[in-house]
Amino acid sequence: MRDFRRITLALLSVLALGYWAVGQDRKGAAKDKVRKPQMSDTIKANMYADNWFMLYINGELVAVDSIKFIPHNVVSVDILPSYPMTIAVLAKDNADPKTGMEYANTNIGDAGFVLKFGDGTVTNARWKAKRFSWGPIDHDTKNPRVENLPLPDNWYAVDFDDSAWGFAREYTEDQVGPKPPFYEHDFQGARFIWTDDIELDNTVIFRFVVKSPPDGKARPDFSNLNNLVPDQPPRGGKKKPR
Ligand SMILES: [Ca+2]
Ligand SMILES: [Ca+2]
Repeated sequence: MRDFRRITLALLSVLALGYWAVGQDRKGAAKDKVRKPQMSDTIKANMYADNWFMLYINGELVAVDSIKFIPHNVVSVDILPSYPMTIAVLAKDNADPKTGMEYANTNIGDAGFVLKFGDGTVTNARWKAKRFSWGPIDHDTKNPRVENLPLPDNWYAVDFDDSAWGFAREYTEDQVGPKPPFYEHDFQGARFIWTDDIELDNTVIFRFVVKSPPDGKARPDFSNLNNLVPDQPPRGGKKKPR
């Protein structure tokens, strides 16, 4: 009788262990499945440009500066990050295309760009940079000349080859002189960047790849959201058309 009890107890233990293991397996499977992203999965992207920019992430247009000249504004948007994250920025100083000068051709005028994402991504001299329009050449404002290079196709694409490009140069807050909205947003740790000449280089492109979240936080991969099969058909989907 005692043996029978022992065997029953052992059997029950094995069964309980098995049940627990299957439960753990299910939990794991549920974790692997991509869930619906929520606002808490997004991060804030703050950008400030003297004078204008457009921002692509992983080949998709994400933000356009809503004011092309003055006042100098901060653009702050929510983004859903996925890594590796290829950031590409087209930035322009407000230069006359014929003279390269600002403020109705009265001033050579300077530029600048700074970015910070909520995952800790910041602009600095590790970003790639190349100029595509510059002038007035030799600071000659009496006979102003401008040189232009055509923007390469797919400059914003993930697989665009920027290996031959140089790096951005960092500029201080004093050099750029950002206007008040800059101080009302989080740019801590970010550096103002531009190409080698912050006065004459008027159209530039920056590129940078964020390989993994700088803050080290583990995040679900939402990069393939369009290919998600919903758990259930959308509500009302089974209704017959009237
Ligand atoms: Ca400017
Ligand atoms: Ca300029």
